Amino acid sequence: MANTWGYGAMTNHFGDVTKNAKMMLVIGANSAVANPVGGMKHMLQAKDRNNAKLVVVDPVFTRTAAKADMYIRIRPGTDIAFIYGVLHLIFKNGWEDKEVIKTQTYAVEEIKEEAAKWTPEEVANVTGCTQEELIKFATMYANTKPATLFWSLGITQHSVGSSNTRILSILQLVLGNMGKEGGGCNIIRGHDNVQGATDMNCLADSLPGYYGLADGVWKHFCQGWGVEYDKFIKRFAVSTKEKREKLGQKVEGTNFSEYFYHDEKNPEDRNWRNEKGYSLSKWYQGVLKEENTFSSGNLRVLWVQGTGITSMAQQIKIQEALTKLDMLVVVEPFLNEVAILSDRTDGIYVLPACTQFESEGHLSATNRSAQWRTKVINPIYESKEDQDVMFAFAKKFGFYDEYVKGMKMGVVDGVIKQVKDDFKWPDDATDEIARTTQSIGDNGRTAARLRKHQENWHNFDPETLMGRGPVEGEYYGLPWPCWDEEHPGTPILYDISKPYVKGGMGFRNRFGLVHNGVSQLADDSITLPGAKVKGGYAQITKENIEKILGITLTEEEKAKMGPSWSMDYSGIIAKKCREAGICPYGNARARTKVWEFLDPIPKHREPIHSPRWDLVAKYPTFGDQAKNFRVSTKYISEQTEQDWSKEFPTVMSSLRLVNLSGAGMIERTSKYLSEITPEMFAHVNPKLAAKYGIRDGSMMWIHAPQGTKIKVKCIYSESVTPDRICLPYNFAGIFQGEDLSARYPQDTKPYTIGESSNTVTNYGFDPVTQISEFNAGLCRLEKA
Ligand SMILES: Nc1nc2c(c(=O)[nH]1)N[C@H]1C(S)=C(S)[C@@H](COP(=O)(O)OP(=O)(O)OC[C@H]3O[C@@H](n4cnc5c(=O)[nH]c(N)nc54)[C@H](O)[C@@H]3O)O[C@H]1N2
Ligand SMILES: Nc1nc2c(c(=O)[nH]1)N[C@H]1C(S)=C(S)[C@@H](COP(=O)(O)OP(=O)(O)OC[C@H]3O[C@@H](n4cnc5c(=O)[nH]c(N)nc54)[C@H](O)[C@@H]3O)O[C@H]1N2
Ligand SMILES: [Mo]
Repeated sequence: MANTWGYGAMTNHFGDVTKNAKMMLVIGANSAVANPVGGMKHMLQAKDRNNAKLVVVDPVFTRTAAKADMYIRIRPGTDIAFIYGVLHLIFKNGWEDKEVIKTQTYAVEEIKEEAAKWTPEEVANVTGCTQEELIKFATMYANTKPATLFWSLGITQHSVGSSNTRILSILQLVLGNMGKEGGGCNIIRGHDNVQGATDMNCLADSLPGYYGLADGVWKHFCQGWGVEYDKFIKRFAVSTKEKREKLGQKVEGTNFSEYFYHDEKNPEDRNWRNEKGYSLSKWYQGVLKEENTFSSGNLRVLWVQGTGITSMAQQIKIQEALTKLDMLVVVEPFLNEVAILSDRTDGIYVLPACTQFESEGHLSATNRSAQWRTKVINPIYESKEDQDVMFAFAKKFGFYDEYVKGMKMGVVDGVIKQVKDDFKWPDDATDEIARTTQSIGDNGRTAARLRKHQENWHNFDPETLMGRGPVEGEYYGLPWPCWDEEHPGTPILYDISKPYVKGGMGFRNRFGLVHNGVSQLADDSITLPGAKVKGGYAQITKENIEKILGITLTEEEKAKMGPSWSMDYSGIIAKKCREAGICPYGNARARTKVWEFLDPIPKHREPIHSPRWDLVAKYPTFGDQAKNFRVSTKYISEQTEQDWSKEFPTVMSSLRLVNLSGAGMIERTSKYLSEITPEMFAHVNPKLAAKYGIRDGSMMWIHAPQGTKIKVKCIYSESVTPDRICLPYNFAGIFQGEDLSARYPQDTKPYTIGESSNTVTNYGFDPVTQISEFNAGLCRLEKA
């Protein structure tokens, strides 16, 4: 289990990189440490086998950079400026793929306009790289095909994180590297199954499968779960017992649903189902009134299952919020240090969960391939599998039957209905997911097929993912979209050179047919091989299917068919599209302009706490957000409150360690892994350390703008320049110099404890995702 910090998915896969890439840009990822086997190995193989060039763009000279043909150092938070600099040179020299731009994109002219401003001089001024480096890189990258790029958390963990991800996709689009073997955007995901967790939208702003929050979507899921929509939505009518009593409604018993009320005259009061919830980054604002929350009631219970919490920014606020809660529940194989962070002595429940080795089911890898995982041993001691904890919860609170009903459903003759009295875990859960999350084309990813793939590992080619023998014609793990049970999966997204039956697809038609008078559909020349529909077409709905496919539906088909391709349990839309050789989600233009975002085209904006006060006025951050994910967020008011860099002159970014992961509890309870890094530290350039009289190996304080501090060991390192430091985030158990050892329940203290870097992680969040600005804060060192 994991949370979902990465952003996006790989368009291609690692085998494809090994086999086909000629150029690789690693920007904001340190795969030699974070994914040595899954990721780095393939980059090195591509170097060996294809003579592919590896370029690393990173503020820190990392172990990945040590293997690169070219390393470019930029200041944290300036990737947009850097990529615009590359685009500037691309457009200036006519290196763009004019055909792709003309036939498959929208609003590239606006990107071109913005890029025109980013001359090599300005890029060098803002990012800190040299003009020569920029020109050399742009020339090499634009003229070597296919080129692929990799990013990870160095790109997303910024107040401009979502814009960062967009500008990189735009670069690939403009160069015609999308939908190509050896090209694409390869976003390397973090945890085991973090892709699966994202697909299931373990997030506060969407339902599984990226559907978003809307009544039509709730209806779709209610149908798939076999529950009545009208009854179901009443569960969202949240109010206090008092309010309900005041309305004269009866309150009795301990059944949870008794505490919900439904006020017919006040429907607004219960439309919470379509409101974003709190995000993991900012839940504490739901507890702390002074943090300005817009929810109608304060958060009183925190349920933690599969995330560390000490890995989140603003530890001091989190500590405060933990103290105020009525109850904290931690479902864990280890002792999650959230349980000892505050000094509360009561109201903490630690429920023992078992590990992945004691459970079975499917998960999704970083390239969208599913993997079936077999149980190694049954849960030991009194621990339970995660779903059993949830089942026990549902039973206790009276909604177990509804909770598990989705697993008993099936489609018979085009109609979804309950087909059995009991369910088989985990197969029926996998099949429920396949049935319901049609939006990513999950329909063909059934338990039976995934089990078969596991049994046939030896029959798949690791470089093409193609199967042979019993799995002939299928790609390993049925990477989504896998439109139906006959579909082979999609190893490379947006590949228009393949027919539909081999995983071909254009860009998705998701944002309407026309914008500003311009068609959003692909040009007439963009047709999948063998497709009956020529050129661009809209996403297929019940309304347009006859017209687009040139077919006539029977009355029975019409009666069974759902409203659109992503909400059609009958499978008829998928079947008709298969017959026509087209992809059901449409054939559209990739838009480079997201008109509903604060920045329709990506713009460089200085980090909330910028070391370049001189650039803040020219490249200010966003306006403050009054309400998003139920809370307010400061941007410009925080950025311009003062010149933070005067008092806090040093930039701080995160460092991952091979031997520790996440909040670090798992590895710090291992004697051998702990020994490698026995204490918390930061990498500091000797020149910077000398300024403060801090010796190699001695202790120092790191102070943050919010008034917090941590005491850690100084380790001299030339990997960082004298204007910045980097530090791991995998420790907890010491808080602002105070040792919390006494708070660990007996026998649960890990072998090593230390300060969490997130005590000093600065304030700052992305306006779309609310990811913290882990990688661009400011600090001040002091000899301890
Ligand atoms: N400063 C800074 N902070 C960061 C980052 C950074 O780069 N810098 N990175 C961010 C990122 S990308 C991430 S993903 C997060 C990671 O941080 P966390 O989300 O805290 O990740 P883990 O420490 O892996 O936490 C997983 C928890 O789940 C428990 N667990 C393991 N398996 C199971 C299971 O099967 N069931 C249950 N119920 N529990 C289980 C583990 O014991 C552990 O306590 O940190 C974020 N925080
Ligand atoms: N051993 C180990 N492996 C892990 C993890 C772990 O904790 N330990 N965590 C897992 C998880 S959850 C994740 S999400 C992945 C993360 O995988 P990565 O993102 O590859 O790991 P990071 O070390 O955070 O690498 C981010 C890189 O971005 C750089 N960077 C920082 N700011 C910027 C910037 O503004 N621009 C650019 N271009 N670069 C910048 C940093 O210096 C760093 O080298 O790793 C996974 N793998
Ligand atoms: Mo992550």
